[in-house]
Formats: sequence, C-alpha cells, structure tokens
Amino acid sequence: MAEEGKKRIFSGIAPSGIIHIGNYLGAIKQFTELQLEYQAFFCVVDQHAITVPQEPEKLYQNTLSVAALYLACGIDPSVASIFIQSHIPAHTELAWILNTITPVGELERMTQFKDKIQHQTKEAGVLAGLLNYPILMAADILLYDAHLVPVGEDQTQHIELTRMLAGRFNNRYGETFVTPEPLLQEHAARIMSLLDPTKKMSKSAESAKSYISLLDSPDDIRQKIKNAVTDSGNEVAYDKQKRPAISNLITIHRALTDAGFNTIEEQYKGRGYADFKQDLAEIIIHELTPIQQRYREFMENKKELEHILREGARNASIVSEKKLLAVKQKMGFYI
Ligand code: AQP
Repeated sequence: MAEEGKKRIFSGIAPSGIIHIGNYLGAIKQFTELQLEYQAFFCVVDQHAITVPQEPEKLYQNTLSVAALYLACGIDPSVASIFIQSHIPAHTELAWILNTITPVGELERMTQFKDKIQHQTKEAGVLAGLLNYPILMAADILLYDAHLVPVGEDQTQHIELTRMLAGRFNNRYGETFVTPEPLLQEHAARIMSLLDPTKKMSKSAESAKSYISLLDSPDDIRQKIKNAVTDSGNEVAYDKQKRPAISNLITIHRALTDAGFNTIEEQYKGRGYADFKQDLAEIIIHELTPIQQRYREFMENKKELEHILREGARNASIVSEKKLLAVKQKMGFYI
C-alpha cells in the first residue's frame, strides 16, 4: 500500500502498443526512483488508447503487457499503486465535469491533436475522443492531487492545460485541486524515430523499424540500430540541429550509460558510425534483457499480476472517490 503523508505523483502509459525505449527513457525510468520519495500512482490508461481505433484482442493483451512491463522495469507494488484506468470510473466522471469548463478552442490548439488527426481515416472523421483526450488526462492527474507528473516532453502542453483547468476550477468553486508540475528527464525527454529524426518515437508508428520495443529480441535490436538513419559524414558528434539522427542515437546511449556527451564523442573519435551503432545495440540489449526476463515471469503468473492490479485499483479508488465527492459537493450536486 502506498504510504500516506507523502506528496503524490501520477503518470500513465497508453496500451496502444508495446512500450518503446522512448517511453522507457522519457518516463518509466524515473518512476523507480520517484516511487521511493512520493506516494506514486502509475496507471495503464486504456481509455486514452481507444482515442484511436484499437483491435479488441490487441488492446486486451497490450493492457496486461504494459502492466507487466511497469513491474518488470522496477515499479514496486508494495510502495506504488499500479492500476488500469477503466477500473476507476471516477476518471471519466471527472473528465465529464472538466469538459464543462474547457473551451473547444483550447483543445483544438493541442499539437498532439493536430498531429493525430492527420492519421484518422476520412470515413471515421475526426473523433471527439481524440479532441477531448487531454481533459481525461487532466482528470487522471487532478483526482490524485499529484504534485508531479513524470512525462516525456510531448506531454508538457497537456500538463499546461491540466494546470489551467485546476486553476479555473479552484477560482470558480474554491481551492480543490493541486496544480501539478511536469517532471522531464533532462536528456531523454524526447527520443526520436529511428527512421526519421524529425518525428518522435511512437508506439503507433507505421513501421516497427522506427522504434525499439522493450520486448524486441537481441537480433531485432541489432538490426534496427544498424538500419537507423544517420546523417551525412561519419563522425560521432552531438549536434541536434546539424546531425539530428546521430544525436538521437547518442542521446539513447547517454540515457542508458550516464556517460556525458563529451565522453561518448571522445570514445568514438575516428571510429565512425558502424562501431558506435554496434556498441549501442549491445548497451540496449544489456538493459532490456533482465526487463524481458522479469516480464516473462509476470506474464506467466497472471494471478499475481491480477492481484497487483486489483490492489492498485483499490488504493486508487480510495483517493479518487474522495476527490470526486469533494468536487461534486462544491459544484452543488445533490449527493
Ligand atoms: N519518443 C518519446 N520520447 C520520450 N518520452 C516519450 N513518451 C512517449 N513518447 C516518447 C512518454 O511516454 C509516456 C507514455 O506515453 P503514452 O503511451 O501515454 O502516449 P504517447 O506520448 O502518445 O506515446 P506514443 O508512444 O507516441 O504512443 P502513441 O503512438 O499511441 O501515441 C508519456 O510520458 C510520454 O510523454
């Protein structure tokens, strides 16, 4: 059971695919340290995943996989609560309430919305869920009075909206919500696609070659890093503007080894991209092998996984229902 009296953190991952090293380095890696300092809630945000069409069987499998990967990456259910968003109805209930204080224009400005509507099919049109998803994310965070939200850089605009909604609600109805802050990993807040360094690495990308999934085999990892695009020249030197592709690979190396940019550049001086890529693949494999081993153990013991998720949901519902009740009372709902 998460400890009372500590400040809280909340973060979520959508089971829209298998977690990739962007999600891992940008968000999950810091969860394991934070869970010791904060009362932590880590959520599998399945209702976010369905803002783009999902195949039911895949959604089911990916939901369990994300939960098992949280554990395999080191989240400790004896100190942090891991749960599935749709198990806690307070999330959608608060989201509805927050909908009523959010102008549509604020949602239409979100860059992730603008990016994602490019991929929606003409027949389906632009789905309301995709537009409203940042409100559900605000509800996720505000229900837990989270002070900090460890996320990748792509989510900072959504956290800004969350802060605005908290402020607006507090002004209108009296102090109710904690205004949260995003917590970014200094050097890994945005890992880019292996095929196009101008795009962020993404689970739902068309080509699996653009990301390294936490469950990729060693051979796949070697192949994907070997095939990752590089810039002209052959010098392993960090320059995000002029050499975005090799800089992205150096960022991954740095995030996994904690070596400084200068140290990495020195190490590969005169050795070229191929050597660097070979080493990087082995560094990634070394990091992911124990995670994959633990992942398999959790997936083979579904009873334990289900027990952890039920306990997590129990902890989450105690906190979130109390907050929802306070919100409703302040708004004049007949309880
Ligand atoms: N490329 C990235 N670099 C660093 N951090 C990232 N995150 C996502 N992509 C990167 C962070 O991972 C957490 C979980 O993200 P999410 O699953 O909620 O959704 P997302 O940001 O939309 O991630 P994806 O992988 O791009 O999923 P799809 O393709 O489904 O949209 C968040 O903290 C996010 O910032």
